[in-house]
Amino acid sequence: MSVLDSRPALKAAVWQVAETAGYLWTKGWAERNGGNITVNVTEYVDESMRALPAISEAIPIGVELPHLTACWFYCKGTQKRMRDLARDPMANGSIIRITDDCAHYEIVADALVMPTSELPSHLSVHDYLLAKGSPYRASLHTHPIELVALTHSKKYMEKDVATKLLWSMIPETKAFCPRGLGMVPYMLPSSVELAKATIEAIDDNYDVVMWEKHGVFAVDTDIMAAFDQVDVLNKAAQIYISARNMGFVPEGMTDAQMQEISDVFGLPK
Ligand code: 2HA
Ligand code: ZN
Repeated sequence: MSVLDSRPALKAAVWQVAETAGYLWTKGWAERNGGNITVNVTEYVDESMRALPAISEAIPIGVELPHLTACWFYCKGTQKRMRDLARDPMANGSIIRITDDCAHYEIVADALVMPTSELPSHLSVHDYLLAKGSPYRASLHTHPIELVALTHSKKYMEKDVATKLLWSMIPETKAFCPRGLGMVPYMLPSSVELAKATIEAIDDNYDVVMWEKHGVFAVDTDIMAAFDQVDVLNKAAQIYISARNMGFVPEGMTDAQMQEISDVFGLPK
């Protein structure tokens, strides 16, 4: 028995995470237990699910997140592999609810799988998004090879230098990642400082935030949309690297050509 059995919308959301996790593995972005995914699934939780008993104690989040009262999340499990999650999302992740004090969570389904080590930072981002009235419900952390490689150069860590380079490689990049790539300097994985800096970058209007020498953190309406933004950015980085490997520096689209994309697609900013 699974809580997904009689809840097709919840089941679809969780299986979309599984499909995305499979892509992360095949792309080589999810070595071992690398990366995390959390999705706010509150809208798919019905009365009978709300009445279910918890299968864990109330566990402290470590921070108080006032906008998450009565919210439910699907979370990848700590130490679990994306490639395993792709086959069996409820054995490699779990569904949690935030308790009324908005400082603890309980695991409700299906098995006692402890959520990702990055839970406090993921939940802090969800709290921020809800406070802002954002429609975004999914957050993704992964290790895309070429984007991480770019961050080993101080030049590309400067504000919007990588964004402009990546946008100029192929028109789709600006069209489908119109807010560009925010840059956060190296900080310890799972730290409160990294979570804070990530929220500041999202507040600066980026949907995809680069963690120097580590990976990306992306938010969007659902997990596939978050993945798509990272995928188009990494594709642009691959085109840049391919040109460099052919022995030349790619020209890039001109500023006028990129402005035309913004005008025709009605892009933000
Ligand atoms: O959970 O990628 O940064 C594994 C990670 C942490
Ligand atoms: Zn990581």
